[in-house]
Amino acid sequence: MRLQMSFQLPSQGSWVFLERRKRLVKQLGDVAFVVFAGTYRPRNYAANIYRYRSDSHFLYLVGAHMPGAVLVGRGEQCEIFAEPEDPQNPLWHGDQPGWDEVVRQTGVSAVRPLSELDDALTQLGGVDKVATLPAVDPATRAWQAALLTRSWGQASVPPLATNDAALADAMVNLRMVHDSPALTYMREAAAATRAGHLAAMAQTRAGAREHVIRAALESEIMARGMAMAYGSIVTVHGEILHNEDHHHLLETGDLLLADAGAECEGWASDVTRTWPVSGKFSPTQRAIYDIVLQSQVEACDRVRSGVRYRDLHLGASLTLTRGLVELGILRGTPESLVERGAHALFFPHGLGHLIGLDVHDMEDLGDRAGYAPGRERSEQFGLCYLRLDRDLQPGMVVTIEPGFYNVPAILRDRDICGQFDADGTLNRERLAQFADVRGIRIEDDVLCTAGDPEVLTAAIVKDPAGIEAQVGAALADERR
Ligand SMILES: [Mn+2]
Repeated sequence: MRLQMSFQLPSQGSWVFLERRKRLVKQLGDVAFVVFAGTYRPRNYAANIYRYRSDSHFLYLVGAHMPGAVLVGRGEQCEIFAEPEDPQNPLWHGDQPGWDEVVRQTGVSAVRPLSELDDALTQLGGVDKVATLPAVDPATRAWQAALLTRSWGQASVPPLATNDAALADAMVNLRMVHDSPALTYMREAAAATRAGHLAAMAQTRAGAREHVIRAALESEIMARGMAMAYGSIVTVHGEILHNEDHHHLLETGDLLLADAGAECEGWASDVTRTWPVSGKFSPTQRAIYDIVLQSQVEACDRVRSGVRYRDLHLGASLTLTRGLVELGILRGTPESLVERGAHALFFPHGLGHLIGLDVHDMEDLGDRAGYAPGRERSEQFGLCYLRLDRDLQPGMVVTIEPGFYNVPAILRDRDICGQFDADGTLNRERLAQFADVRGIRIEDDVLCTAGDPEVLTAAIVKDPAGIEAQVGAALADERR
């Protein structure tokens, strides 16, 4: 906690945060809350650090990136405790905004030195009376647990005491329904993401490596002053779901899967597109692409108030399964195949998740955000990976991202495939004809409204003809 790095202030204006904190207090009543910004993390030695970003709960309530800071609030009163500026700091980082500036822009009553935090907590009735959320970064978590005498152990999502749980629930309720500043930034992130994906398609050519395409994508986002919301997946091995390698060579006949999104003022976008390296889908690739696209478009259109997300997932699975039965890859009645989980052989993950300040919004709280009270994860293969099972309401933004993958680890797993091989459900001979489809995913971010859904990332081409026209477009320009 010694070094004070540069920090950034919000550009929205303090009313946004005053409003959000007021809504928080409305839910929490008289309970005091203590929210940690988190400290920066060293890469290899203390002065070489990862880009700092405040923890999302802190960011939501204050809007500032302030390493090591702690927000303490109760009722109308809200203060930030921070490390006083190191006198050496301006030499290396230039003049930073003063604490008076922080007060003005975040609307808190005061910024005070961290050394006064102990006394402030005592005045609030003691550390066991306040509500807090387990910080994400381990160093902050350890300090927080000691300071507030929480015994969270090693669990990434520990069980919460009553007041802590109340704060967690209040944050979930607030952050799940996005206000207009949040949506403004998510739309900006979506626009940058569009530019990135279009550039990546345009630069795609056989003989290039994945990292060249990744660079084309991220360069558009960087050029807009934004960072990535998560580590980009740009790969010809889309069947490896969390593939973070970028060294493979692009070959004619490959599909390239890009899952990448910009982060604007902390707000995420999360988009996947899949396109043929050659600029032309093979008939087998096109057949599967059309099925995934149909299930994706249908699911986007069903993002409506009151709809249970799990039903969207099952509906998308049914459309996929119907398509796979028509192609002869699966045999049986689509409805009963989905009931038995046969679709998960090719679509093992969930249809999507909440998105906001975190790309998987509030997953730091486990399933508290994603699953409505009383709902729990299924144990069935596939359904167990569903991250979201709530009834949709206006203001929620969710991703819709069905896919089809030839995952060797699944197809050789007798526990998963055994029953489907035994009764002939899985037609492996037919499947072998689709070997040039390793992974296809199509993903958009969709805002639930009181009426029709708004696909925030709709401007990113996904129809096959549009994609084929865009792939390699930069090359065509060079030749002209
Ligand atoms: Mn996603």
